[in-house]
Amino acid sequence: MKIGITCYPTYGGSGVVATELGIELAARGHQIHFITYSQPFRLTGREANIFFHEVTVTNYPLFEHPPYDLALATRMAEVAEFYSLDLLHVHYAIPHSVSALLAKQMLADRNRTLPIITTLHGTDITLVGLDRSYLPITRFGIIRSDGVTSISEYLCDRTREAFNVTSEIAVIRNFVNCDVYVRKPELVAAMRPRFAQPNERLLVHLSNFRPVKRVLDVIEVFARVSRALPARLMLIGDGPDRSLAEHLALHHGIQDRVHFLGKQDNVNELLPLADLMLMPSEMESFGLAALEAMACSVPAIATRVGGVPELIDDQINGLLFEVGDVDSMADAAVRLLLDQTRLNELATAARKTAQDRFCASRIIPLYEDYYRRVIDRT
Ligand code: GMT
Repeated sequence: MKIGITCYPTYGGSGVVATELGIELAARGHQIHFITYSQPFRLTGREANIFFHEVTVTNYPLFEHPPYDLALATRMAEVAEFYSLDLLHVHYAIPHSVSALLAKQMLADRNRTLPIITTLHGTDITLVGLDRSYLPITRFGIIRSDGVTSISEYLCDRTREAFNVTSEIAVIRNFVNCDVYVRKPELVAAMRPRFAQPNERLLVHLSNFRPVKRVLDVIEVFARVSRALPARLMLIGDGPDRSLAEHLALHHGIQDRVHFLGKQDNVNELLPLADLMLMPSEMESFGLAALEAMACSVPAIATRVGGVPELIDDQINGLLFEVGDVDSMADAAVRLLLDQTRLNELATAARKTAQDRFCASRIIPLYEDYYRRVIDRT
């Protein structure tokens, strides 16, 4: 198939899923066209079967807000026509589904069909889409798409209830490439000394440092852990709450024990170095960061929110807590980090969950089947 993909290329889990999906589909012989404002950050630009089409927004003194959505729609229509795309798959409803609908109409005027699929990721439904100014257009984008998928059962239910959507929403969960995200002992032995001494435990957090991720809770939990045992924390990612997190680390006097790594390309090499992940989010429609850690045999201490319980079975492959309960999270982390047998049990179960239920090799065929169904009925 020839598939167009649009996403936010530089920021957030939806862009990661879209990019990894494109890479996996290309490896299975499909021709993939990314239509985005910059090259998705997990692409090298050297992958076979992958093409990148930049969306440039022409500015004009009259435009206080340059119309990105229209530039995107135009580019979508151009690429779809030039390369005879079989379908366009957009990630994150706003504004991508609406731009895709415009592109579809532009092509219909030229007697060409362009099926469009929208994948809902989270804040497009739970936060931004619920804003009164965006709700009607988000609903319109969803109900007029030829196919809609959601990354968890939770998000599917939320969408139905918040947007009064009765049409089909296929649940296709987030995935991870279990060959890429895997603990390789030689690599861990070589890289871990950069971040922790042999007698120290290493904790990790990975996010875009938005308030919804509660990075300050990560610091609070780690401050308590490091009072109880020798430990260090790796923070991967960047975003609005980074300075607050740095300030809080200084306040607790643990700044020398915290590695602020910023955005990193080699997340698959960094995650396996850790013993434990912290994901204390206010909301996660799925929790891709935890899945990536679990595939690397790193269990997560996380919050019982949104779609997280669809990934983490409390006490089996990770531990779940209420949002903001940093004391309980810290107590549990300390107990676990002092009990290697229990930690190994959770780590093994975490890896098994990733392999058995969320491996790319299981999930990508679900997308392929869904694409065929949508193409056949459009
Ligand atoms: O929260 C993020 O990391 C960004 C956000 C996005 O839409 O880009 O992530 C959402 O999509 C991810 C990939 O499908 C999910 O794993 C995250 O749980 C979800 N985030 C939220 O729901 C807050």
